[in-house]
Amino acid sequence: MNLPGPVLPVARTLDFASGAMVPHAEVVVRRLSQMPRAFANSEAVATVLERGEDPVIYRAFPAAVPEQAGHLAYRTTVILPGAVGGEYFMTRGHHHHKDSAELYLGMSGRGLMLMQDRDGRLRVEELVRDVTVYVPPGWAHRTVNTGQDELVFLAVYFSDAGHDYDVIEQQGIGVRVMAGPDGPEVVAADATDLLAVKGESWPT
Ligand code: M6P
Ligand code: ZN
Repeated sequence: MNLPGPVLPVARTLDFASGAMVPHAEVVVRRLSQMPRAFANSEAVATVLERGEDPVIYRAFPAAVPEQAGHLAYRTTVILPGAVGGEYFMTRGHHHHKDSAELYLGMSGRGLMLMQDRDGRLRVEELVRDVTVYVPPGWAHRTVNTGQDELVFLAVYFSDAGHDYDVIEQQGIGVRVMAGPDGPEVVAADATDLLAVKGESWPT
């Protein structure tokens, strides 16, 4: 967002229930057809789209901030409840072109953040109201709505970080979150990785 002119201090309000940010830049709407490869079950994706349905997966309310070094971009995101092929609705997932951190704040609903670094290490954290999740530089991140309601969160990141979707689109993140009979199941491609995800000894 390359805005002309100087940027002045500005206050914006957040509605924790709906995710609305006031004022905000143009709302971003992501539908299934715009992220068909995010979900593991490509047949299920094709079936939904062939039925003429193209569900909204998430929408976002961005703050209008220049994409320039020194600025912090931030936006609220609302992931709708739902699943495709038994896999919960989620964001596309990305690395940052310029490895740099991001901070999330849960505002309402219930979800999980899936994170993976460039060495393949995995981490899953719960995202609910009042919880912050810090994504260190070099960690890809994807957010999953595991609840029955909308998952609403705020994300703050370096404005010039850039979104790199290629690695996740081609290799995925090593865990997926599926709707099981007793609720969400975190399914890992590799049993060793799953142990790492569930490890208790993570430094704080
Ligand atoms: C958060 C931030 C944004 C991101 C959005 C959706 O709000 O991380 O930068 O665009 O989630 O994630 P994605 O672009 O991976 O679908
Ligand atoms: Zn990011």
